Amino acid sequence: MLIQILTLFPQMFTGVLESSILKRAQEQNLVKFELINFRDFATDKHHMVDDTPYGGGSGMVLKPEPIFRALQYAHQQNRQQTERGKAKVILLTPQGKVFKQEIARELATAEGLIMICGHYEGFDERIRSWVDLELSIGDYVLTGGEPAAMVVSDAVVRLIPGVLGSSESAQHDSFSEYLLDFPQYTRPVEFEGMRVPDILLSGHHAMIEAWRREQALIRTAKRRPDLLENAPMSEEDLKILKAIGELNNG
Ligand code: 4G4
Repeated sequence: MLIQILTLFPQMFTGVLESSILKRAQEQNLVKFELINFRDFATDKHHMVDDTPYGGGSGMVLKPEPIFRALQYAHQQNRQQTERGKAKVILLTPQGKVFKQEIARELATAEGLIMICGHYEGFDERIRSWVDLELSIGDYVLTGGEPAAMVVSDAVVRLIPGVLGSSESAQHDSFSEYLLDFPQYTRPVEFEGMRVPDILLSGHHAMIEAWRREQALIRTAKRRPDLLENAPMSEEDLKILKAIGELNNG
């Protein structure tokens, strides 16, 4: 996958892209990142990328020309470097569709992604006509779209086949991805008066699996009941949830 990021602050990405899993994915040629500074595509001698808004008001707005030209360059690079040459253009804004695991799974099948990071008070509205998908990583305002592009990149890249080793990927198989994680423990068996639950030391594999499922269900029901609506459930799961429901209501 080719991920191209249009940004005025490419240096913000260096730490993230050089850290363990994303770095290894690039070394294995499973993903390539290209940082494109759209200030380089401004045509005036001061390389202006923003201007005052028509109609007045405070703040500055990103001009359409530098982003349009940077996008043309990105698409051209994408056509040279990928088979189908059809990159999906994503705009990171607080007004976008809220980014979820389901969207990450879909984006992980793309051959190319182009992400546009904005600053100042926002974009000239005409930039939206070149965009396939507008995403928000949550209901809060950032000074720029860069952290959002990093979040989307990280969530997508770890889903590309081969990026995670088998031990790293075991966690997100079929069932458990709809629930919050169960509690985990490692050595020592007692620390500061807190003991590892006996069941985990028992060696009963089936009972441990049942305990973990129950803990994940309890935790999800208490903290994020909204997630249970989409979670696939067995008869046993429903019994457990019914029991928790009775505890909470009684
Ligand atoms: C576009 C318009 C994304 C981009 C305005 C970007 C939050 C998110 C930005 C702005 C962002 C998010 C300067 C407000 C950059 N903030 N929730 N900021 N602003 O995904």
